[in-house]
Amino acid sequence: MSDDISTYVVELKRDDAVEAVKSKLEKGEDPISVLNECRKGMTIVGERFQAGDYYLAELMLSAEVFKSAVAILDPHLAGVRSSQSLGKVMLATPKGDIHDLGKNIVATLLKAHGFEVHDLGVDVLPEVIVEKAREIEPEFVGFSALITVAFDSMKEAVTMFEEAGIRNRFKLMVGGGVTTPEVKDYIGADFQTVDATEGVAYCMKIAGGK
Ligand code: B12
Repeated sequence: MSDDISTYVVELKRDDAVEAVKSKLEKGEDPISVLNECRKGMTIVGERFQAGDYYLAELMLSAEVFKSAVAILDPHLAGVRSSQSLGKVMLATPKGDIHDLGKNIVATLLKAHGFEVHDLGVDVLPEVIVEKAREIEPEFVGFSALITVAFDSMKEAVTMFEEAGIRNRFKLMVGGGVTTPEVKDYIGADFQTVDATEGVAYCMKIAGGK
C-alpha cells in the first residue's frame, strides 16, 4: 500500500486514507505535516471540481474522507493541551458559507495551545456574530471563509462591530482557502492566513506567549 494520503483523498478512498494516517503516526511523523498532506488532497479535489472533472458528489465524499482522516489526527493535534487559558477565541464561518473543515482544525489547534474556543458554527448571521462577541468578550475573533460570498458577510459583521463600538476590543483574524491579504484589507481584519498553525502562532504572539 502506498502512503500518499493526498492521493487517497483525491481518489475518495476513505479506508486507505485512514490506514495511511495511522501508519504515518505510528512511524512518528509530525501530525501537522500529515494534516497538510490531507489538505493537499482537498486542494486537488477543488481544482478538479473547478475544472468540471469532479461534481458535488465527489466534493462531499472527499469531505467525508478528510473528516475520517482528521478524526484519527485530532487527539494527536490536541496533544499539548495547556491548563491555563491564554484567552478567548470566537470562531465562525459567516453567512452564506457552510465549509467548516478548516475552522474545526483551527479550533482543535487553538484549544491544544491553551485558548478557550467558542465556535459559533457555520452560516452565521452578522447580527449573531456581533451579539455573541458582546456576550463572550473574546480577545480574538476568527472568520473562516471558503467561498467568495462570505467576504461581504464578513464585511457586514465588521461594519456592525464598528457601529456597536466594539471593533477595537479584539483582534480579528480571517482564514480559509479563498482568503488573501486583499480580503483582509477589504473586510478590515488584523490578520489573514491559509495555514491554521500560523493563526495559532499569531494568537500566541499577541497573547504574549504566556
Ligand atoms: C470540501 C469542500 C466542500 C464540502 C464542505 C464540507 C465541510 N464540512 O466543510 C461541501 C461538499 C459541502 C462543499 C460545498 C460547496 N462548495 Co466547496 N469545497 C470544498 C473543498 C474541496 C475543500 C475545502 C476544505 O475543506 N479544505 C481543507 C481545509 C482544511 O482547508 P481550509 O478550509 O483552507 O483551512 C485551512 C486554512 O485555510 C486555515 N483556516 C481555515 N479557516 C480559518 C480561520 C482562521 C481564523 C484561521 C486562523 C485559519 C483558518 O486552517 C486550515 C488548516 O490549515 C474546496 C476546494 C479548496 N481548494 O479549498 C471547495 C470550494 C471551497 N467549494 C467551492 C464551491 C463553489 C462550493 C459550493 C458552492 C458548490 C455547490 N455548487 O453547491 C458549495 C457551497 C455551499 C456553501 N454555501 O458554503 C469553491 C469556492 C469557489 C469560490 N471562490 O467561491 C471551492 C474553492 C472549489 C472550487 N475550486 O471551485 N464544498
